Amino acid sequence: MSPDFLPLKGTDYVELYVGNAKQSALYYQYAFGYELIAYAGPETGVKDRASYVLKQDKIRLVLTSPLHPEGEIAEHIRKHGDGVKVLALWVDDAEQSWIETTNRGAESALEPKVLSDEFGEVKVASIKTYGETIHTFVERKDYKGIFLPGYQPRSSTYTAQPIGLKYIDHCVGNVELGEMNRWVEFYETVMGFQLLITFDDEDISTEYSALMSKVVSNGNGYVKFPINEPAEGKKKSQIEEYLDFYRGPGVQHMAIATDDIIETVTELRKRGVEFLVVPTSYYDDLLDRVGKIDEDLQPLKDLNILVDRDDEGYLLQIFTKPVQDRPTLFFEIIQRKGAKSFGKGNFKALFEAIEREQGLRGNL
Ligand code: TYF
Ligand code: FE
Repeated sequence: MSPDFLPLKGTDYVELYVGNAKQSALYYQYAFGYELIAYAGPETGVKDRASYVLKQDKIRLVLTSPLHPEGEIAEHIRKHGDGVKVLALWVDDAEQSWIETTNRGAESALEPKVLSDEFGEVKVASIKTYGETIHTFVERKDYKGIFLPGYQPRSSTYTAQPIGLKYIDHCVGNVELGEMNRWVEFYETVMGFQLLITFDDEDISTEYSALMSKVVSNGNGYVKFPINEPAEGKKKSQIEEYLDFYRGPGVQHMAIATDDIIETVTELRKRGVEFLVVPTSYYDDLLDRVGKIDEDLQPLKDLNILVDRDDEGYLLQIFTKPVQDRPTLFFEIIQRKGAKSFGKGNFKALFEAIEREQGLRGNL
């Protein structure tokens, strides 16, 4: 096998463009238990935006709002609402990553550039992916600052209470009908990813909505990107609803790993985070379907946590409702106990739950 031309050390950060970063930052601190660690804005010499950096274990979220109606960020928010702009990837060589990917056909979003301050240097470069989403390659060398040059340490008077979120397990993109394979090929050809799993409409069509999904992964498996496209169904696909409201392709969900999903979801619910609900009948034959599991059934049922098994083990997962008024971005909480799959056995119950919400919104 030829050596990996794009070695990735993991996800570096995820940046969302949001309407009110100051308030969103408190939502992610309070509800999801992230800690505010850094800030960039007028007080730090950045005149056109405010960015809040939140951290929990290996996860870094950046929330950015524009300070004026002009410009790319305001335009992004006007069109898409709150959503993910940057899926940043941690690399050893940002320039080489940019050269390798643009040589293979990626469109540049930012040419390699050195950011520096008194704490050292970080090299960044970006390429475009689906919709207006971009990948930024981040080369940190031995940067000693809090996040990136230009950001200052910032804490909150509210002390975050972490809920056991560990790392980003996967980030899912929704693309237009007929475009899934093109984006799978993009990740294969341009980024050297491999196709991991295919879900066709047999696997996942429900009475109404249908979708197709393929999962691509980088060489070491640290970065996994499922790509969904709508499929013809009796009624409007959940993916179409997303595309209508996001006004194009974008990140549909981020799955965040925990080591104790019962504890994590108990806390999230206490703090007001809303989750999709499957009928209690889902639990009637759960243990027949998935076999023996370490957890008691009752708390899983009380919290509406889903379980699925594959050849290598099992996984527990649950999905939030969309985290903004547009039915676009949501989060998955996942605990893997050996399973490397994505919960195919839950698709029917999950998609029916999504469709009930879609129906309530009048979008079926
Ligand atoms: O990432 C996945 O593949 C699972 C299942 O609209 C899934 O989380 C797939 C599509 C979707 C919601 C969840
Ligand atoms: Fe997922």
